[in-house]
Amino acid sequence: MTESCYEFTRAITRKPAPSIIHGLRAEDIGDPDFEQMILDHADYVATLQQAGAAVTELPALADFPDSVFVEDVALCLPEVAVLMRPGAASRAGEVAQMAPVLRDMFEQVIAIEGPGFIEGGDILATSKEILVGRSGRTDSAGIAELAEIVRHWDYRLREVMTPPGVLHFKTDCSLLDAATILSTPRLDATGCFAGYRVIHTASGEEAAANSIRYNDLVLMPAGFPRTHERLLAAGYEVREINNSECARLDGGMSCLSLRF
Ligand code: CIR
Repeated sequence: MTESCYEFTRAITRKPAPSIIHGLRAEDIGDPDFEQMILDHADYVATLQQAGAAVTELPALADFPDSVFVEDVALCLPEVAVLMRPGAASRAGEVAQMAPVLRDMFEQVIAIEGPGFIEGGDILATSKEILVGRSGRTDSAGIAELAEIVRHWDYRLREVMTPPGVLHFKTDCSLLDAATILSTPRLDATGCFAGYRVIHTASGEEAAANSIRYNDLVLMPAGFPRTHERLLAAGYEVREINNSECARLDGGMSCLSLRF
């Protein structure tokens, strides 16, 4: 891997279903507004397209309230797509919905069989390695099974920790370029980014950490002006997307797409 960790041509998204109001959340701060979410999702897709993505927009799945968060069900590497085994029981069935889509697009599709669990939100692929955070959704057995699969293509995988109370590893970080990570100070304090250049989210703006780099653009959630300023100062081209509704379900920029 080199720049391929942020240079992509394609993306997969899934439209939100009205059942999104039943989506999982760590803390209930009210249901998302479906109409607003549709607008935000359209803006997200349009911004990916502006960044050069050919976007495959999958239809909404009423039976799976969290299925808009497609990132969690697969890891897409240039050589292979790996189907995940979500730790959230209500999300397990989303994998079978994604499998045929990926089989059409990738020569190799391999599924995590278990007994371990792993969700895509816990995986950060950098230019050097694949970092996987153990979390409430991802355990060591799931990580070990992924490590075994990607070893075939010589990927180095490192198991790290997601801070307690944080849903996914990438809830608290994102890749900005081959050597640079945007991270919350609390995640960086675990030492997992030694050897990388790290830009911290501003205090009180931790939710800005779940951003994505897609080709020349960084897509970040709107409403975090001091972190936005830091990214501009570091030379990144930033687009803000309203994320108020997904945030009610602990979702951010990375969760909404598979990028490859
Ligand atoms: C869940 O709890 O699974 C969803 N409500 C949010 C998933 C967010 N996904 C991600 O951070 N990759």
